[in-house]
Amino acid sequence: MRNHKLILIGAIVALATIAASCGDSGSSSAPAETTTTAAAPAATSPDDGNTVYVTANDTKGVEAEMSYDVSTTTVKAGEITFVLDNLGTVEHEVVVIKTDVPFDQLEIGSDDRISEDLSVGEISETPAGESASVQLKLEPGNYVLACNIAGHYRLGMRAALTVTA
Ligand SMILES: [Cu+2]
Repeated sequence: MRNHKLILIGAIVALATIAASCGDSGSSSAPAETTTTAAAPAATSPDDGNTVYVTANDTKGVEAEMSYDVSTTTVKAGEITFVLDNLGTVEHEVVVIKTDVPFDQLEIGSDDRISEDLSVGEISETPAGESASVQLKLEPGNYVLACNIAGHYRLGMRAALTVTA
């Protein structure tokens, strides 16, 4: 008698656990674009070595600052996923430029933007608080990630990326 009761309790616990885990997997299958709480992507995403997470941030005012925080500065050539998490207050983007010029020394034009002639792809303007991603097939070489909304590159929204063979 006692054993049967324990087995029954065990079965109920098991069912409850299954139900709970089904609920979890259902909610986590939402598209990445709708996720606005991915403040720590590195902790929740598998480090497959082919994803670059770019967190964009900004501060307004006289001493405005723009920054990129990248999860890695080196990836292997091939299909690479770029994910932009915009934690700032305005739109930001990620333009991927293939160049040997150091990431913070690209020429800034009179329109306060850099040239996109060497761009190999981009995550276009993404609203504040939102995320977006793009997959690009990259050859080995030196790249610069830049937000090319007027002024943003100059104010610090830039990072280097090396693609190895
Ligand atoms: Cu920007």
